[in-house]
Amino acid sequence: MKITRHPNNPIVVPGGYEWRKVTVFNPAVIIDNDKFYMIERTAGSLTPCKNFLGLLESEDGVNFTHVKDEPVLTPDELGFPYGSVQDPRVVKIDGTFYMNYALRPCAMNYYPTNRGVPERSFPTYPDGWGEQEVHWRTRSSIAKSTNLVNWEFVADTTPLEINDRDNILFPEKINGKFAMLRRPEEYVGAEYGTEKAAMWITYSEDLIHWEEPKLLAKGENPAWESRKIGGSTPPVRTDKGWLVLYHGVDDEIVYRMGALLLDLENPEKVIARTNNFIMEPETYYEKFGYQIPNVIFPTGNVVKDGLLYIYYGVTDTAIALATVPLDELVDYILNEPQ
Ligand code: BMA
Repeated sequence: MKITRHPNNPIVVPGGYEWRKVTVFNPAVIIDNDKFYMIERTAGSLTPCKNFLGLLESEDGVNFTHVKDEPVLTPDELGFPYGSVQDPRVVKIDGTFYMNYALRPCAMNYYPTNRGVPERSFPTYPDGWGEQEVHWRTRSSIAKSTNLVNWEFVADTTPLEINDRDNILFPEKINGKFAMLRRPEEYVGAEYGTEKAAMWITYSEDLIHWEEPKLLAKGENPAWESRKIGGSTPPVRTDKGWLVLYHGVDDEIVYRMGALLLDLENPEKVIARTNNFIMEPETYYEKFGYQIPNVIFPTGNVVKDGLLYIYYGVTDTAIALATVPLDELVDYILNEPQ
């Protein structure tokens, strides 16, 4: 499968403002009125690694400039002055932008070792913050906006006692309901039907009350999915089904990308899935970085003139772009060579 990395990669790098001095990664991207908008996850420090969300715009999807010199969403605004807001995904439904984001009530310190996940420690915060275990867990939530600049909290979409991220809304309602992917870390074991963290799907009438999730896909290929899998980008409607890019992690903590096609009317039904990954860390900027080596982590995708633009975080350090003709990718998923 030929997925083309942009020659300007990484297209968005840290620097400039204090709140994005150290890292920028895992962005949401959407096209609105012919313009590309990106919401970047940023940090001005690794100790603690407090993440903010910044907004950028672009005419061509490659050259991005900031819309504001301040973040558009901070943990402080969400009521978590010591927290970290992470991994946005944005869709637009009936004229409103909805953003899934992950949040840790308390930000951790990270010490990169250049092998696998960074070592970490837990800072001491005032006022009882950090005293409860739940303060260090990742929850997932939805915010909404009419202009991508001002965001309003809508709801938490996951129980706060578990670690749940990669919550991703479908870009339209299905059979009258909102639909969303989840990746609950603790839903593992015989009773859950999966031994490793996996992708689940859930529905809601109002974005606030979510149905019991159903298992959608779990790691199948130990060569690259042995540790866990999770959703990556908001589903893209194609005439063959919903295209969903997802990530797989192996025991060496290498993050790779695969793809699913889900039934348009019943997205619990997997029509086709790549057995092998379709992209893996290859270039220098995908293998080496400030935070964690060997990570490509797609979080945004848009279609323009038949081309799928895939935006992905690299090594939790910068943002890269790769493109592929949408019909070629769908055809590949349906007819993957054995
Ligand atoms: C995942 C998430 C992502 C991150 C990736 C690699 O579990 O935390 O935000 O990019 O790990 O560190």
